[in-house]
This record gives sequence, structure tokens and C-alpha cells, in this order.
Amino acid sequence: MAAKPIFILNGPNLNRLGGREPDIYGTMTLADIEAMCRAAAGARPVVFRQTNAEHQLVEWIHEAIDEGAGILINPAGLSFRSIPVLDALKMFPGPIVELHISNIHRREAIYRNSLVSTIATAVIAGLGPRGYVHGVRALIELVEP
Ligand code: DHK
Repeated sequence: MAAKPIFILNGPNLNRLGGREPDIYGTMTLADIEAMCRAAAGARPVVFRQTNAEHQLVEWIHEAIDEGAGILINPAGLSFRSIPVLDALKMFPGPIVELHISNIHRREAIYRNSLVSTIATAVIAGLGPRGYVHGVRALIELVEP
């Protein structure tokens, strides 16, 4: 039976990585990050997506509920206020790794209280774009039988 994929989901504005506040987010593009994630995942199938729309992120989490082994999510700005994203993630039966490129706890107060962190299995924040690789490796360890 084929292994279930890990879902790597990215929220608003992450499509602008590469040129978006490089002093905070670095200069890697989301495509660069996707390539790193797929390499780190090895044989484990990967679903890698980004959206600026809350409803789309919710629908992809529903897809992960039905088909995914684990979720690595950078909810970006939807981390802090989105009840719909939080409620969808509460339904996910597998491990959830929350990822932020920046250390949100060292930034402005509006970025310090992630709702997603209240239900995530683990949180990675501040490792820069390379944090995604650590998140993939951790998630694969969590989902491996
Ligand atoms: C990305 C965003 O877009 C911000 O809204 C978050 C997060 C931080 C990140 O560090 O990846 O506050």
C-alpha cells in the first residue's frame, strides 16, 4: 500500500518569499523551499501548497484529514487569529508540526500568540527557511510506523 503523503501547507504572503523582507525571511523562494522539502522527504510523498486564502487552507487541511499522514504548516498571518484554521487542524488525527521562518516570539507582540501552537505537536520558529528541512525530518519520524 502506498505511503500516505505529508502535507506541507503555507499561508498568506509566503508566495512572495525571496523578495519579502529578506532580513527577516531570507532570500530563498518558496520554490527553493519546496525543492529542499522534497529532497528531505526522500521516499515519503509530499503535497506542497501555498495560498493567500483562509478558506483554501481550511479545505487543504480537510484533504489532509482524509489522505495525509502528517502536516507541516506555516500558517503565516493566519497563525494568530484564524479560528477556522484552528478548528480544521483540531480534526487532524496525525502529527502537526507548526513552522515559522522567523522567531515569532522575538518579534512584535502581534506575532507572539499563535492559536495553532495550542494544538500543534511541535513548533519550529527562527531557523529561517532551513527550518522546513528540520520540520520535514521531524514529521517523518513522527509518522513512521
Ligand atoms: C510568516 C508570516 O507571514 C508572518 O505573518 C508570521 C511567519 C511569521 C514566518 O516567520 O514564517 O508572523
